[in-house]
Amino acid sequence: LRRVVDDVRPVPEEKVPWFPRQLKDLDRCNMLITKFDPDMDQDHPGYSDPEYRKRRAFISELASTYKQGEPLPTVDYTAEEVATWREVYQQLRSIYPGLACRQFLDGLQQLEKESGYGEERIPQLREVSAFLKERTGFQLRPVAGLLSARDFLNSLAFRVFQCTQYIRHPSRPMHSPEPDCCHELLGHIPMLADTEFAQFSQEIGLASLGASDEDIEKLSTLYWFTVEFGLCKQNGAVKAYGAGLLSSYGELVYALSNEPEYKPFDPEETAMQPYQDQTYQPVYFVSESFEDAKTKLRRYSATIKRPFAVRYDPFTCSVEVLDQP
Ligand code: TIH
Ligand code: FE2
Repeated sequence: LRRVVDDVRPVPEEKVPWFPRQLKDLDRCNMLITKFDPDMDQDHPGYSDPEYRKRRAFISELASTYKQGEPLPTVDYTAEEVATWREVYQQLRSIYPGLACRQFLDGLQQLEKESGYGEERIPQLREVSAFLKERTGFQLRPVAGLLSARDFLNSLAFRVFQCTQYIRHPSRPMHSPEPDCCHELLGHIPMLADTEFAQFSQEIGLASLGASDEDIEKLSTLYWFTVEFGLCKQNGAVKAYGAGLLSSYGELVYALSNEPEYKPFDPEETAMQPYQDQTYQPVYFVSESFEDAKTKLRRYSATIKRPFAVRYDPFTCSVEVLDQP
């Protein structure tokens, strides 16, 4: 039986899952899901490539030993890794103007101007984190692989985004079933530079603190169909804002073709939609705008039952826990 020593509130906490209350608690949000591990998954494109597996284990190790507040590790990428990045960057860059939402294009342009984005080199998390911190207060943290939904979402409550640093296998540059640095740097980072989107991401995070397993499942499904695979309307056309689309040439083209099914974004319904994480999505949810997605999500979050309320204090980067009135 364990009780947190600095917790003197008589909240019936026995039933509430542990959650981080300050930045340094994120050192404990490191539960990995081994689903896509190239050492274990025979379908992983790196499974039969011992060099790739060794390299990836080395880069993951940098993240496993990382502690909050330390400078972010830098990786000396090899010529082969940079070649993979270049191919992904070139291909995607050429189709972004017609398919990506305005916020993404603005963010990417700023990153190209001010943070060394381009096809020549893989940006380092350290410089990108400094860039985001100035724009929206988001900061990055290295992660060794796919995190549990709870730990990943909980970090967002603190405007911390957990990023992988290794790169996809060179045999499949146009789609990866799991996150890698192309996905983080091209898919997520430009969006996290947008104020509205940063706030949207943090709100999902705050809703996840101390939530039941069932609510975590719903929130991660919502996250999946918005932050990862969301589409939105802009000037009458449908554009991509989901990071899983913006980092995969194959799926970005597919999502905006007339093959997949579209449904209007509605948290109640979206949260119950089964999802697919091996290949392209059969269905995508379209929001009227970010503003619309945020309002609807906020309304949905308010329906999640917790025996307490949380408030984020940006001055101390910590979460206050309040008794429910
Ligand atoms: N499919 C994405 C890509 O190829 O970049 C990576 C992922 C996003 C979400 C889950 S896996
Ligand atoms: Fe992602």
